Amino acid sequence: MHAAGRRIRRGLRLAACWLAALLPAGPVLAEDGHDLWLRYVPVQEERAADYRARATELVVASATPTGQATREELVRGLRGLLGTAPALAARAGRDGAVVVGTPAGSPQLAALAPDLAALGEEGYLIRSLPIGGRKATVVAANTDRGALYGAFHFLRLIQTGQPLHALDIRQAPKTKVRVLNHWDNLDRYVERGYAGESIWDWHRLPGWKDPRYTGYARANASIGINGTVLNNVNTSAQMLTPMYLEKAAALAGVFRPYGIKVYLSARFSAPIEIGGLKTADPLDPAVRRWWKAKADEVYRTIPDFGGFLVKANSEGQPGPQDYGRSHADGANMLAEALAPHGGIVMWRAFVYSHEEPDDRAKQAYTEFVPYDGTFAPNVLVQVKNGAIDFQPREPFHPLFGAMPKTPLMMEFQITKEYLGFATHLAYLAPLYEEALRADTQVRGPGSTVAKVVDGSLEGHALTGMAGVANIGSDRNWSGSHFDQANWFAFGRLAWDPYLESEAIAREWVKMTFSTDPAVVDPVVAMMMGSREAVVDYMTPLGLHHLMGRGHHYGPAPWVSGGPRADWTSVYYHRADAKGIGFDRSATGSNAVAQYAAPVAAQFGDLATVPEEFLLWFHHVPWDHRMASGRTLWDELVHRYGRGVDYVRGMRTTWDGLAGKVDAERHAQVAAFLAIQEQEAQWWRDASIAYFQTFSKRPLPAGEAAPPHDLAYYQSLQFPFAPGDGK
Ligand code: GCV
Repeated sequence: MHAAGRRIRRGLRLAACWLAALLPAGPVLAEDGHDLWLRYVPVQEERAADYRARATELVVASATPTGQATREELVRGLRGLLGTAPALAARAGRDGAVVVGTPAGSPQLAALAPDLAALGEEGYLIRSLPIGGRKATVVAANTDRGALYGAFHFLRLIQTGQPLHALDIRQAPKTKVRVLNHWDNLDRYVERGYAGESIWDWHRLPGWKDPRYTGYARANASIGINGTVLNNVNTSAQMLTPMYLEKAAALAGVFRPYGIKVYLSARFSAPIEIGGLKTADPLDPAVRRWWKAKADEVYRTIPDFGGFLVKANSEGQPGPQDYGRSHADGANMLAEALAPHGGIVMWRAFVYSHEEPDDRAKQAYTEFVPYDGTFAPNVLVQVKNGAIDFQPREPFHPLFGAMPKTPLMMEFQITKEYLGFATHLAYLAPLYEEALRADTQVRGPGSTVAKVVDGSLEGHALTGMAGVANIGSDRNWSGSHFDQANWFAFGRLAWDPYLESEAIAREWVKMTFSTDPAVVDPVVAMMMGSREAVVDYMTPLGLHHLMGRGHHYGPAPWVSGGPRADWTSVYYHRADAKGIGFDRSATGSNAVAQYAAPVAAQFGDLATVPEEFLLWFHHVPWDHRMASGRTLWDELVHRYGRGVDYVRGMRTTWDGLAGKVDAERHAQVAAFLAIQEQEAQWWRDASIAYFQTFSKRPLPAGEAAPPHDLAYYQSLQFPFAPGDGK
């Protein structure tokens, strides 16, 4: 090489060094979040060489579509993570083989005689086991589906920087039905959806199967979700017509290799609307025949159809009570039609009557407990985590533990209808964890909601968990990067309701952003307090249901009047000159009596009720002395401000991560946090301005007065806020 060439080379090297010194360390590629937690970017760990040595060869001993999907995922994942794809082989032959499959499909696995007896249809084991004297990793299961879950777990180990040399993992899901509930309408509008339109392009289905459907299936399978209810619980009967069943069948075909079954919301009055009958009375023989024929037709179209989800006699939806029949009559009619095909009914307990003047928090219990033991064996009663409606904080639903003869399924909301839509950063796993760990005490201490849900408390085999999806057509699926964590956490907790929210957050951050502890630690810390911050700036100390009417956007504690009292804010906070809060103790609605005696005693007594539920259960004087030594009024003001401060803190933390997180995602999160701070401040100011009209007390020293008067906050209108029910 002559001198000029050498000079140019040296110059380029120098420029590269300069650039490297100027550019921040860590991932700097533009990313839009579309890859979710399945990013498969090159491993930064010092372990990379070891990982490569332990994934030289890949054996997926299955030719089924599920086996094919497993192979593709492992190739994609390992290539991305390790920079080189493993050699594909029919049997392990070299050092560092990864062997995935079932003993039935692989003589090599059969020869190892892995103990799979307790792992069921979906469990798997991952073990470091030599094959023919060479080091290997075995991912074995009883079914291809189990092997697929094991493959995702194996990839997760690498994504999160775990050692691979001495693996001995055994996993089986603790609940059976792990489903997303899409509140998606057939016109692609998503009720309470903040991530664009529905991802189901109904108009072009079944002809056009958007590649996104495969991405959706991969993401769900990676966290163990095994079912999806495609349409809104407020559904049109059209969903059950042949045209739409064909469309659903096309989706089922995409999801099948990933172990995901399709379920549909069924409109109770469908026999009238699309069946030409005069009634939908569940005891009418013609109606029963119609549903049987419909179930037969559904199974002809979708042979592995999962079953029906039903919202009946709730918020104006039709149901068996329209004919003087019970929820059990309705559910059992559908169960009978599905049973020959192995289908199930998920019958929702989210009911509150139009006529009933009783405390809304009591109504589901009142309507369902008398029917305990009368539901068919293939019915799950689906219960929201709390008795009102997915508020930032609710005590656990009193139905958990109160229907021992009926399998109860948990319903969580992943979409954040009441926690700042997709804009606010609120990690929901602590909310889910709190509900699952709540102790119903129905069979003594330790009778947790998780044990009700996983069936272990009463010995139920049919178990499940549903999450109201936050997925839409937005490029990042969930409307914001951090809302992906809530989808992820839901899946992980449905698989194992005993997981810890912090451990889930740690996994997710490593898979989604970076394994660098300088990113992981602050981001996890930020996430862990984020839901509590929302509670603080929206509904502290047990307050609830104070949001804007209809669209549920922003603070509106002044909402009153309208078609029904229990759709207003004043119904719930009951603020007056004396104090604030809903008296649900024995002196009030006595909703506490729906809990087991020790819980009822704890919640029912002002001296023992946890402060986070204080105003849920009690009407409390403004000068009531709190644990902090402050009066209730001062504490309320303090909590509102604390929530806003937390958001400010998140902004500072996030700003400090510039350069450690790719610029595109960093910028969007930063912008959303800025909006969140403004909205948190708005919640605080509007709430204080309103409640001060009752407390008539000054703000504690150091607390800033709201910048506007109450009339200003009350004048704000948001006719086009997204997600409203329609
Ligand atoms: C699908 C709340 C929501 C409604 C939702 C309902 C339900 O009331 O605001 O949009 O309807 O819950 O869970 O059925």
